[in-house]
Amino acid sequence: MDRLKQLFKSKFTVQVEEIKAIVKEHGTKKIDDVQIEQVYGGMRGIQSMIWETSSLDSKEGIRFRSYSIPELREKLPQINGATEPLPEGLFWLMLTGELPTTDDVQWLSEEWQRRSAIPDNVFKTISHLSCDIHPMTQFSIAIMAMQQNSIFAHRYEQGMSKSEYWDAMYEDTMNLIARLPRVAAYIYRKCFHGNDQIASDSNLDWSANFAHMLGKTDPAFYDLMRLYMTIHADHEGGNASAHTVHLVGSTLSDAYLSLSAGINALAGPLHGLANQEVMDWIYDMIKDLGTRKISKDQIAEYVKKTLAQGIVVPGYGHAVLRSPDPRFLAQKDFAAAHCPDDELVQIVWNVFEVVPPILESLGKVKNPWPNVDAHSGALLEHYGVKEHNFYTVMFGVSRALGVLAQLCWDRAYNLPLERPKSLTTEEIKQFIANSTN
Ligand code: CMX
Repeated sequence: MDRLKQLFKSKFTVQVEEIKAIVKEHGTKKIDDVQIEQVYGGMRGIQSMIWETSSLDSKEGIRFRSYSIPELREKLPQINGATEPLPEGLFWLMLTGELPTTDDVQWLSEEWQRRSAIPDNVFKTISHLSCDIHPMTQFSIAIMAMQQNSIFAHRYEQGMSKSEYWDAMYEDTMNLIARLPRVAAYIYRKCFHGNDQIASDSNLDWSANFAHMLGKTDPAFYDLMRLYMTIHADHEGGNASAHTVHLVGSTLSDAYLSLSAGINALAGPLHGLANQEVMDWIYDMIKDLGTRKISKDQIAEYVKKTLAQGIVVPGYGHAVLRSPDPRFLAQKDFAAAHCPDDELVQIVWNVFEVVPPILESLGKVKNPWPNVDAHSGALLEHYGVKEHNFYTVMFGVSRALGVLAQLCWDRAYNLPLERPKSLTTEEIKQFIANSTN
């Protein structure tokens, strides 16, 4: 058994016993009340699921196993000359709750390299897809095309015992994460670079190798990829992509089926597609004004025009956060260090100054601040990834880390089929009548 699997097993074995004791002693205590407005309002804030890998505070933002993003940038090991944390280290932390050593990160990087070979039929499947199909759809299909290699599905068919689910899920998770950058880069090079594919470089870490296979060689872009893959990896369990993976996984669908479903959720414009929408919106503004030198007054006018059309300002607002997203701030910090004079970065920063007071003045937007998607596109474009409709695929490669680490915990806990109760409006009316009588 490899060192990460062994550590994971030792962690969940203890935790499973703790949970049994918690449920036995406190199982009937109430943790939340549900209001009718929450039932109609997208279930905001209802505390009803377990998610171990990260936790979200509305003011402070995301913490991965209790570490904030600035803390991760300081504490996660850096190898290969990196100046940003490696997602290998974050995955180790999310799966085990322990900070890895430099040696652990090196080992995991090599382990993912070792597992990254992709069956030919997957590339054939992608090759048959027209480039008119959105890259997110192609990415989802490619993950489905890999499903025939699911160890979980195969072992389940052979009659796997419940006590082994975690083991098979771990194997699928490691293989799938190892392969995602290759699949994503293949789609990118096929659609945007005349199918001129670039072979993987086994000396590079997971993120740098992804950058390399996209065709980028700037060491600063390697670091941006390490940061990008780290900060997008997880955002507690209630967000649409994470919750979808968790829900589909609860039917004992394997990691491939579950992740592909989560990628489809991420592809929505209110969720991950917002990074594409942000850049398209900025480019529409540039086109409208006929210049890239845009004043704050011009941005304010354009924002009001957008709102008057009944369109949301992409990259702003959040279902949970109530302050600027630390993932936005980490990217702003990176841009300040590497490319403060970039014209698009300047626009993103000016939008950051202009939009919040306007959204606040509407009196209905609960969070006027930028989210993660408000900044990523300008940075990617700075380093030459100019294809906006590819941005959410990059988000998806990263998001796999958190949702699959949690999927391993789901199966280690042997969580049951997820099945909340729905209500009809007639039943709600009946409830109101009974409670006011
Ligand atoms: N621009 C304009 N209006 C906005 C807005 C924005 N950026 N954010 C929220 N609102 C509006 C809502 O549309 C809603 O209007 P109605 O009452 O007329 O329907 C009202 O303000 C209240 O919404 P809310 O409670 O503040 O926000 P929600 O929790 O319902 O939605 C979110 C959150 C992210 C979908 C929303 O803020 C939004 O649409 N933002 C733009 C899209 C975006 O950036 N999504 C990415 C989120 C991060 C991610 O998942 O990657």
